[in-house]
Amino acid sequence: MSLVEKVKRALGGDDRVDAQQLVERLDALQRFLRVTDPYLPDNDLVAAHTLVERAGSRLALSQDHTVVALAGSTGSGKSSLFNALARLKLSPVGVRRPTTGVAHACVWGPLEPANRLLDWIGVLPRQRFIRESALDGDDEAALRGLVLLDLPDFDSVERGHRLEVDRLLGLVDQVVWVVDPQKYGDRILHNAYLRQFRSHTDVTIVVLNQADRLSPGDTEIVLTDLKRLLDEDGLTGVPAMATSAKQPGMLTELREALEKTVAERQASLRRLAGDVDTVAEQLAATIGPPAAEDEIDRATVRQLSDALAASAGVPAVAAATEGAYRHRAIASTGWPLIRGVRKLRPDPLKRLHLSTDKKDTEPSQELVPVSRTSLPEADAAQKSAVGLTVRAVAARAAAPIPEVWAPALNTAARSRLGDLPDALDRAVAKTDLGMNRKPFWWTAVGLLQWLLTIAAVVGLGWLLAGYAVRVLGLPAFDNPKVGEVPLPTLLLLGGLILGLLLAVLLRPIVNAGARRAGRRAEQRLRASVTEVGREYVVAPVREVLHAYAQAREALTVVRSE
Ligand SMILES: Nc1nc2c(ncn2[C@@H]2O[C@H](COP(=O)(O)OP(=O)(O)OP(=O)(O)O)[C@@H](O)[C@H]2O)c(=O)[nH]1
Ligand SMILES: [Mg+2]
Repeated sequence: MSLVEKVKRALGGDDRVDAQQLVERLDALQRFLRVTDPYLPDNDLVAAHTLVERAGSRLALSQDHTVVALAGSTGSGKSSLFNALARLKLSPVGVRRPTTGVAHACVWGPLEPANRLLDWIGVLPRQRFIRESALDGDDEAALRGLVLLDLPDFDSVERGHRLEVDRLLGLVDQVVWVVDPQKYGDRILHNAYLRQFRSHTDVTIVVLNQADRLSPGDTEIVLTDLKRLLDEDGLTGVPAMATSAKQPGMLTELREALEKTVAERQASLRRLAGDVDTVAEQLAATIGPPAAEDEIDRATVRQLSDALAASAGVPAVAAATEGAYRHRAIASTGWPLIRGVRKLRPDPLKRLHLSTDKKDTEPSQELVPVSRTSLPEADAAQKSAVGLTVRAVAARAAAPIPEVWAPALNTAARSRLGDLPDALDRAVAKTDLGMNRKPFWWTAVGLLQWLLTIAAVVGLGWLLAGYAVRVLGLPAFDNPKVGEVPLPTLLLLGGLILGLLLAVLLRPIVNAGARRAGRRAEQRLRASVTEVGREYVVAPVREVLHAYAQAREALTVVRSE
């Protein structure tokens, strides 16, 4: 019994179960199961599943009937009480134990409307009886709507009896536990049964039967002791009374209790509400503090992208980009002779089959599942580093929430591990490395180099022409001079020296540019790789965390009373 319920009861307040609220709690339980089913072990959820199904069936069946079971150990007098309450000999009472093997039912009022309920409970048609007779007049009217069950014994030598009792105890609305003066302290009765009804104190009655065999003083002593045991079972406040199947006068209190139950028509709802309490208590272990879905911290994601970057060959591509920048810069701005030699060497990026012209590759990207680059596959150490960081993501997500979610988070984190290499390779191939556009100054310097070379060639030609004129003895011509230096010499030497000087002076600038290009490529590649990590590792983990958050929210409703 919840604290609220206890207080209400102590104050004599209304402890009725609101059917609408019960349905809302059951809906929330169903929601809880829907979101947790893929992630939590079946064992933790089986009781909740059974309850949802059972509650659905019971609520759909007659609410005008209250099913009360007489349960207890063999020989306690269940069948005798059943017959005495019905005032008919319906269930055989015997000397040979156990006597009752299957449940018997007695319906107060017409049988027909109760039949579907009894079909569902599983009482054989031939064991169903009616307590409705013209002779009774209105004597039995107060019990109209009662469906009383006489159960087999739970402590039977017949294993089947116990199974049947357990099944029926799960379905009935209220239980009257029948104990006798010899066995009222029985360990199985208290540990295996009564204690399990802790959440059902409002639908539990305990009777000390065969009280006619005790003196009134002894009856009081035994009843007091029985109540003490019930307290220990967590059944404080449960009605406990003395009865006798042999003396009709000693059944009044039980009859009145049953009349009250029937009149209230609350037992079925109270029973289910108690079941929801029990299940909610069990499920509480699977839910802990809230877990922010996006709270896989940056450090963990950074670790993951570090490992993914290494395994995707990001450093190699960044180095190749740096090399490609240098290669292309020299090919564009170098001294024209050197440029020619440069162009014979392959471009480092093209060597990795990393096209720098994105227009060629993008449309077909999705259709090509295999690697597009010629980067070497990740080695064992890199693969295991990826495995470790993936597990770290799962562990990080699992840390604040109950242990039972850890396997699901781990499975989720690893669910797309097999697709990672291809995805990484595609991401690397797709990344714009920033090498598409040729810097303007390369063209300008390239032109200048050509001008200088042309100047040198013109100078050389001029000098050669002057030399030829002299050799052939043709009329010589004076070379124009700039200061003291003849113009052709100036053109030749100036062109050569300035060209070389330009190439040498630009070297550090090219190197700095190459480093910058390498860094930029690395940043972009890391961003792509991090995106893959988010999609393939973090997203599935977040899905589980999302389910956890939904389950948490649903359980709050299940637990509300
Ligand atoms: N004196 C006395 N004897 C009773 C009382 N109730 C039952 N008995 C006797 O106790 C014996 C067992 O009674 P049953 O009603 O068959 O007991 P049960 O609980 O149905 O037993 P099972 O069907 O074997 O589980 C019978 O001999 C009854 O006559 C009672 O209130 N007073
Ligand atoms: Mg019996």
